[in-house]
Amino acid sequence: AGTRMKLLITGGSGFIGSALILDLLENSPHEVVNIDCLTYAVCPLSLDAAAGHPRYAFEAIDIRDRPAVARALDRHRPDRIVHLAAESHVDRSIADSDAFIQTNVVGTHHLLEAARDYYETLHGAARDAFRFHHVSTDEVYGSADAGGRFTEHTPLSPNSPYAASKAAADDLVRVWHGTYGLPTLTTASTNNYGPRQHPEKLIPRIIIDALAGRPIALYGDGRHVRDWMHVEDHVRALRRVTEHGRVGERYNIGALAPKTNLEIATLVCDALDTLVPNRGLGSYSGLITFVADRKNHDRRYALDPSRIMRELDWHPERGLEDGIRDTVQWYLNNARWINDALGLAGA
Ligand code: NAD
Ligand code: TDX
Repeated sequence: AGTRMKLLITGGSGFIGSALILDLLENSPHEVVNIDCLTYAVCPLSLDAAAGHPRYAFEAIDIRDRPAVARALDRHRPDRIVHLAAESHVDRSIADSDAFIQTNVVGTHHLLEAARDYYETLHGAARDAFRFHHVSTDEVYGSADAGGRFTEHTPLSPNSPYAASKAAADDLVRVWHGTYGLPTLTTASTNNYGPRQHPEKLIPRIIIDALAGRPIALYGDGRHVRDWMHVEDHVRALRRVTEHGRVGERYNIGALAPKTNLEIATLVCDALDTLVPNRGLGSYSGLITFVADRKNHDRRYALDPSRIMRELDWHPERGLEDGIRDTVQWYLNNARWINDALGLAGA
């Protein structure tokens, strides 16, 4: 880990990618090249702190453009590819799946093919060192039974267009290792939360709606369970796997902090009640309402992280209550980021 590497990160301008890049620039010797086409999901302010850093470079590249991806690999000659670029929102995928198939499936295929060509040009130590790290999600396994947790051997059984596109990408990566010998690593993590997450996702949406006095809309009965992980814990896991993971392996990154959506909404409202008292109108939790369910909504996600804990000495460190309070505080301090992410004037 002490040796300096060049990491080419796809989707580095998004929620998890920006957290990874800021961490690498601050806490590692590595060089970072970010290739991202800056979709609607990106707030340009997210990487303000990285701009101009001597170990950081950005290129506006769409992974749906295969020649552009190949040229970027030739030009930058990375030691690692860390692939995060994706369309990431389940509700959008249900409304219109096209971009999900194009970016998550076809874009991943382009990247694998470009990586295979690039890998062929490597020799000796550079060839031994090269890795392709694919970043995936717990959603590829589908819904978990009460009490059960998915391991790396659980068959993929996705239930949304988004999850199906990620599962297809996971399979492509596995096959490019098995068939062509590309040295791949795959990680699947549970739901992330933290600073710079797009307002379309549950926790930022609760914060922003509550502050605006709008209803906090929970789908169905609000009893769907997610295993919430602070993005900092995920970023530490990604670094462990990128640097030390075993080639060809899959690692599940679980937080071991399962909560229903109603429990999450209540925790966020408790944090808001303390930080921004609601002028005698009572708790923000009074805004919680139940609305029509998401189609084919997975009831419960849960991963078994024993492998990464045992082999790579990683474990989740951030407590949920504390992490949610910090996240609420971050959104309170970053109104400009929120307006910008929402595309509002005056950003
Ligand atoms: P995000 O939507 O915030 O960021 C995605 C990034 O990818 C954006 O910067 C976007 O501009 C970029 N991108 C999209 N299409 C692109 C294309 N065609 N070419 C180049 N760049 C493109 O998502 P996120 O939450 O940061 O998720 C990052 C990765 O982690 C995704 O692969 C997602 O599936 C996975 N993941 C996310 C979570 C979570 O809870 N957020 C959990 C597990 C896994
Ligand atoms: O307004 C809402 N109301 C609501 O009840 C929203 C936006 C969500 N929900 C529910 C749906 C889910 O049960 O909250 C839960 C979390 O929803 P999302 O934030 O949309 O996340 P999820 O569908 O679980 O997927 C997330 O975790 C896995 C990320 O968006 C994915 O990119 C990641 O792969």
